[in-house]
Amino acid sequence: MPHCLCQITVELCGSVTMRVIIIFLLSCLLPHSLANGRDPFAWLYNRRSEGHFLGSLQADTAGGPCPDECDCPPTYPVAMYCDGRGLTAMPTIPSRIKYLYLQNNAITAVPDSAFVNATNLVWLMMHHNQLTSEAIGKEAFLKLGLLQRLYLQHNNLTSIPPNLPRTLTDLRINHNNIEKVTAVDVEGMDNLTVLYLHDNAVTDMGTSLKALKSLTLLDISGNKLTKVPTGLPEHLHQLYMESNSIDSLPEGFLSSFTQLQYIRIAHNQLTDKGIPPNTFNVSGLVELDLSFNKLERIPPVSATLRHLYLQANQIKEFTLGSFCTVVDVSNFSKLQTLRLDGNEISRQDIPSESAVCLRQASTIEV
Ligand SMILES: *[C@@H]1O[C@H](CO)[C@@H](O)[C@H](O)[C@H]1NC(C)=O
Ligand SMILES: *[C@@H]1O[C@H](CO)[C@@H](O)[C@H](O)[C@H]1NC(C)=O
Ligand SMILES: *[C@@H]1O[C@H](CO)[C@@H](O)[C@H](O)[C@H]1NC(C)=O
Ligand SMILES: *[C@@H]1O[C@H](CO)[C@@H](O)[C@H](O)[C@H]1NC(C)=O
Ligand SMILES: CC(=O)N[C@H]1CO[C@H](CO)[C@@H](O)[C@@H]1O
Repeated sequence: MPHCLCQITVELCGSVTMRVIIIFLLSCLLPHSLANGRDPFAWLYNRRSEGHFLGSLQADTAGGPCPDECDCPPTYPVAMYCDGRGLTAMPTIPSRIKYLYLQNNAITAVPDSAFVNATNLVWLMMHHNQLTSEAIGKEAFLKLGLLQRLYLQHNNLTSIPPNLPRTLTDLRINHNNIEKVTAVDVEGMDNLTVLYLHDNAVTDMGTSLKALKSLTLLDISGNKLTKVPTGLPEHLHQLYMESNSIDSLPEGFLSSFTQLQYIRIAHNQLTDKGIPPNTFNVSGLVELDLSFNKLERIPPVSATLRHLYLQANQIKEFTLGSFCTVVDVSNFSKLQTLRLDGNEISRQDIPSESAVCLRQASTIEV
């Protein structure tokens, strides 16, 4: 999955060598990541081909002023690299900078004045720092009228910072200590497509995300949700909710989405009773992960589903009707992967007619 790779690689960015590998991965997998049609890593390719990659970035400030503690590559003067340098406070940011890398430091505060001159920022990477919500100025982000990517994951935040730019397309704030998400936090973010909120302490989100009309990927796994948030944005392609305490799904849950392809609800408390009939019999779904729950039956799924994960439940019976209600030349399940291991059935429980219905399955694990 491209987005996973991206996340992993960005977090490894601390090491320069890693960064080079990442760039090649990023550049082939994520062509859209080249903001404004320019590649913010362009200077690295050049340096590398010149054969003195580990040269002295520090000294050359031909591109304009640069704080001592950061690197501003002269061949790409709109980027500033201050990552992994043990910083505890924000550096001064020259106004030309569009791409700012501050990750892997120990920065504790973002005062209101931090970005006053940095109004051209497009990417702001602040993941893996020591930020607390109390130490972020109410107006700190207010002037960043061009910001698209904001990475705040792995900090000590207890809420989404106020007054974030409405221009954001990608907001990552996973691995913090956020308990509540309100509509005001994300109000007007009409272009937000990716929101990572996983591994926080969210118990309730109300209908806070409803207005995010461009959101395609939402990760709220690893929180403290006991039910599916109501009013999730209807254009989601990927919805990840694993490792919460959800025991039931609302009626017609999936019919409100028009483009949902991947849904993961593994490691929750789902029971048969909590799943209304035909919940998963919706076309368009590609992958459904219901592993590590408390299901005793295989829920009926659409014949177009490709991957179904049901391992580690309490399923006692192999019901072929969950996959095919009619079987003939043109009516069969498109399922390729079916995992049923860690349940209360064995291979003998799978009827031989299954071969016709599940003719495309290359992996059936029991
Ligand atoms: C912003 O720019 C002004 C004028 O160049 C300068 O005096 C001030 O120190 C800058 N502030 C920050 C936080 O960079
Ligand atoms: C942030 O959280 C970590 C781990 O919980 C803790 O060790 C650290 O002291 C916290 N830092 C601040 C500034 O609160
Ligand atoms: C969303 O993107 C469009 C097209 O790039 C732009 O015109 C619009 O102003 C953006 N909306 C916000 C809230 O930034
Ligand atoms: C799914 O719904 C369709 C009608 O929309 C129906 O024909 C089919 O039998 C259902 N599949 C299962 C497995 O219940
Ligand atoms: C239940 C089902 O999908 N039935 C289909 C079987 O295939 C014929 C065409 O061959 C369709 O018309 C049915 O809808």
